[in-house]
Amino acid sequence: MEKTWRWFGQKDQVTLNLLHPIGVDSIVTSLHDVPNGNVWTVEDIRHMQSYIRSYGFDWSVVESLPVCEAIKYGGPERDKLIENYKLSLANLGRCGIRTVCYNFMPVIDWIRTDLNYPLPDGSTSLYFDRIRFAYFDLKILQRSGAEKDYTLAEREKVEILDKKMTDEQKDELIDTIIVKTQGFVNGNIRSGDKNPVLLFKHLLDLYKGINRDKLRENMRYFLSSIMPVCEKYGVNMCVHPDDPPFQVFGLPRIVTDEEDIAWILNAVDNPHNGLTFCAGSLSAGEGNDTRSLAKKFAGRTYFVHLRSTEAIPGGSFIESSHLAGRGHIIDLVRIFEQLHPGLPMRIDHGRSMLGDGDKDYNAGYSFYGRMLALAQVEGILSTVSDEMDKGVFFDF
Ligand code: DNO
Repeated sequence: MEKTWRWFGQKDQVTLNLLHPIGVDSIVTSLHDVPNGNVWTVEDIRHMQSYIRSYGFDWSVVESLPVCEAIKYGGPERDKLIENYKLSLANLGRCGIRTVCYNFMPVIDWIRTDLNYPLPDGSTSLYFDRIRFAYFDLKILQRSGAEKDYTLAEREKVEILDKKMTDEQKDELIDTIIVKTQGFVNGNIRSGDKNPVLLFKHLLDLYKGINRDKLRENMRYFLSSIMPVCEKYGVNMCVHPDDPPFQVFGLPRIVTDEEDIAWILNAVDNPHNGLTFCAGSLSAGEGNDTRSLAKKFAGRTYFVHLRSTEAIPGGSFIESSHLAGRGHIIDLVRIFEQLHPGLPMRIDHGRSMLGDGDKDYNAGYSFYGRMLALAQVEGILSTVSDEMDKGVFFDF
């Protein structure tokens, strides 16, 4: 596998000069300063590419080229936005960048309720707590109809929590769920925005009447429209699974499990319509077995995120060590190296440790924590390569 690293541009405190000695081969990034929906020009792409090259790396994967909400809910401006998207893809192809990660999650990208969940060894991890999430939905957002998404027992726990939550803790929860995890990935809500909860409610309103089937149709429309450009320039689109892979806030989520992924790949059955295999997102789905998913979809996977989670009874989960949990990363490396060798892979998220927490890194994107995970994965890669050299193959 090609060991890539997600780097957030020149504002990222993890600078490119740090990445050679820790084993990074190439870079994953985006044009973070270009507003969503605008065309990525050849000039801007080349500028970023030469900066990365000046440190001896290639820009291997785009993560992400965001899909605007109007494309997802099918607003009147969607055709114009899809035209812009096609121009950006063509320009990327002209510059030789041919792997593009995106997602089709309405309104909100990845969701956690605690960004610094303490572990016994002094490091911290990312956590999704179902009750704290329900608290946000029921008590802060006060979304109409939200009650029916939670059991009576869950609602009772929310009431107990409500008696303890301070205003400061409420603000922290808002910041975690809809600001800190979102601003750097989709730009819907950014740090410093006044009244993020109100903004979030307006965004949810855009999806009134958009059910699962409608969202699927809008995805099919988007993918069918862009495929000719992908074919012409050899660009592979890789959809990122929904994180977590279940319905939230009454919004449909359509990239959650085997059935969903198969639907997407068949709905637009073109080799350029592919998958980002995010082991962390998929492993948080109770019914998902990452190994059988990898085996089934390896051929249409063009980018891999290695990360793992541990399910906690009651619908919560924690991001675990890259060597543990339901991600089964050791087996995933075996499967991908056998079925689709050489894919770009990045360490997705890391624990926060050894002073990472004092830095202003984007949530989940620590330096030391990710470096440790990369070292663990390098060990796995070497072991698997050694097994293959010796003719040891596993039958999954
Ligand atoms: C979170 C990321 C996601 C991912 C996008 C891709 O850490 O894995 O935000 O980048 O969903 O479009």
